[in-house]
Amino acid sequence: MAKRQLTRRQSWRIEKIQEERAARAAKRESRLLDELEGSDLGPEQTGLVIAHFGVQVEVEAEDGERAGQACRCHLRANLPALVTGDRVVWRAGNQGVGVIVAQLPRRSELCRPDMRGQLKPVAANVDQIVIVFAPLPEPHANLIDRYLVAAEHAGIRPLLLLNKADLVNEGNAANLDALLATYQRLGYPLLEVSARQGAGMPALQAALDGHVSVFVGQSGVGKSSLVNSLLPGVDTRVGALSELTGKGMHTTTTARLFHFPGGGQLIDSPGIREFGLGHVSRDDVEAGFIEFRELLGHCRFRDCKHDREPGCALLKALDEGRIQPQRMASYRHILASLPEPEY
Ligand SMILES: Nc1nc2c(ncn2[C@@H]2O[C@H](COP(=O)(O)OP(=O)(O)O)[C@@H](O)[C@H]2O)c(=O)[nH]1
Ligand SMILES: [Mg+2]
Ligand SMILES: [Zn+2]
Repeated sequence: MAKRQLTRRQSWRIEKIQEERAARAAKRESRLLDELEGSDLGPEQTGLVIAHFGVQVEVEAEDGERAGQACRCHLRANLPALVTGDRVVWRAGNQGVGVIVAQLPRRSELCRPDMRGQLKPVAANVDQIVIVFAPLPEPHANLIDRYLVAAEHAGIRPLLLLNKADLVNEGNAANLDALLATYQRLGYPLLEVSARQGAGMPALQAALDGHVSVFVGQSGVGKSSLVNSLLPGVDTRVGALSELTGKGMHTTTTARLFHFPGGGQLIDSPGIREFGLGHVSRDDVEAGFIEFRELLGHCRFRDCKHDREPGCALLKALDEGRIQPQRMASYRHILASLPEPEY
């Protein structure tokens, strides 16, 4: 009995200390903001978050005489978490540090599970996912289909990009053509380039124009090479950025937004390049195969697994050649790789 009371008192004490600590931190933050807001802040204007560092973001002015210039900004405590690509309302400060006033609505979100497996947005307003593959490392339709499902799930337009076109030869051309034909039949946009030789790069630049893009794909397909050739003179190795805060040095992995010289924007980080498919449900996978869409809901059984069931609309379409065997195989492969649902 005595022991339990002691424990309760102890835990009460610990809780109290933690509350006081949190209150002090909040006070510090609000004093900082008060100071900023008390000093003469500029008028409200819109901006683009181009990088994120814990309690601060880097914002680029969208209009006015300082359009295109970047400024560090503090976040008001009541704001939702911001990510690179967010559009915001902000006010410039007179000591170089501004304040974010509001977040503007997002048109899309690219999410990834964090270390605890929780889905977190990593980039906002991306409207094109460039799925890169190459003759070498040998492309797997299955992996491309995973990226396509992820893109469809996020509601973001995919662009398929065959890099290292200079490595196409008699030995691999037939397989590559078959792979490309699969996606052409589905109506996905497709480009062929060589980052090394420059072939096709103007067409790629044109496709990036007017969009906010991310590059994804297997390691070794040439994403870094592509990005470096599209952003001449820019150091894109900024995954880990150091930041000096009151609490010491922090290293943050952040996505950063870059402008292509010909227009168009790139959001890039090592994490985004390896963007995968850890977080979709069975329904999402079904919906991610665009050729299934008109067929879903037409199977005899409502809970049809499209496996062996009689009256399955998908199996019928497969028989009739309206679904390509490779895509059906991918679908099954992806489903089999999903984690078991938790009940
Ligand atoms: N032949 C050829 N090699 C390329 C091309 N683009 C990239 N590479 C090479 O492929 C390798 C992997 O490229 P990298 O950009 O690091 O790929 P990442 O892992 O996707 O970022 C490097 O040795 C590049 O030089 C290309 O268009 N043609
Ligand atoms: Mg790389
Ligand atoms: Zn079915």
